[in-house]
Amino acid sequence: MFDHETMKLLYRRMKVVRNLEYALKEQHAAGKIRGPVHLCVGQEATGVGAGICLRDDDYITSTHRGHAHFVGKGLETRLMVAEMMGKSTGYCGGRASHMLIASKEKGCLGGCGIVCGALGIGVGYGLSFKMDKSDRVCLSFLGDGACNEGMFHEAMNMAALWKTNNVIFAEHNMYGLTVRADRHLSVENISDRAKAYGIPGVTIDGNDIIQVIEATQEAVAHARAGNGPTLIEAKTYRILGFSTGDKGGYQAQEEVDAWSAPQRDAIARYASYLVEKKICTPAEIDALDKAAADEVDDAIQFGLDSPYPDASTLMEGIYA
Ligand SMILES: Cc1ncc(C[n+]2csc(CCOP(=O)(O)OP(=O)(O)O)c2C)c(N)n1
Ligand SMILES: [Mg+2]
Repeated sequence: MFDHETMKLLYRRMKVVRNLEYALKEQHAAGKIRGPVHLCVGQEATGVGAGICLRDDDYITSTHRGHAHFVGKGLETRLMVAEMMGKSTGYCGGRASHMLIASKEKGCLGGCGIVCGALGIGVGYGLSFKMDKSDRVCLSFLGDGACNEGMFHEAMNMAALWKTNNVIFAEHNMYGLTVRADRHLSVENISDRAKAYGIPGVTIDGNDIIQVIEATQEAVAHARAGNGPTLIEAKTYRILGFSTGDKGGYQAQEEVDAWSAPQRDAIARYASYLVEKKICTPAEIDALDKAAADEVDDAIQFGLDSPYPDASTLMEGIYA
């Protein structure tokens, strides 16, 4: 699949995301990050696993829940955290907050506050790659709720019809805001909707990073070869609710507990895999845990220590 160093990097990245989410929750409670933050605890394997299958010159579009997508695409934790805190040292000079972080160098077009909006942008990029006769690919993440938007169906149709260089990656985390999927989706498997557009669709266990990688590699190869988009549906779970503003009470505790158990949790499962395959010793896993924790602590400190943008720069970067 990948060399051992890369396999270890994937573990470290997932662990960075997990630690980052809890650290951001704390910083939000302390008033250091404004606005609700959408955390992705439980969903680390999708963003991290898909991201490793892409090149720097491939693009991703994200959602409102994008921290694992950013880490997976290789963005630096320090610059992400500074951005989330609105600091001038962040990826977008403190203008993007936690949701819209973009980096042209790393091929991250950022998230989107309009549910499914970024898919339309992603298909536009996929079309431009196709028209340029390039083998570059744009992978767009979206949620299960987003798959009910008009934009989803329009984008699927257009991407399929024109065989654009896209991968459409649905993170089915069982909820759209407070509504459980069995009350908002007409199908059990979102991938079934691929048939309506004549493109490949696959459902995978989104908490198994190996399945995420295998499905994404296949879809990326398909798009690079000019064969058009694939719809990947990764079943996963949103452990911490919709956002830091969520009062909870609608996710059954037994459901949360079942998805948090080591046999279901993406990080615990991957740790067991690495040890079983003799890629890591248990001591090496501990060292990766420590490295990830240190990386996040350092990034939080960097964010806190960084200055806010100067008021004189207020009008910079404004498009009118
Ligand atoms: C077009 C649009 N409709 C509604 C909203 C409000 N809203 C924000 S996130 C969200 C739920 C999205 O659910 P899903 O796509 O499953 O993503 P998840 O939060 O589960 O990651 C809604 C309804 C919005 N931002 N944009
Ligand atoms: Mg959802």
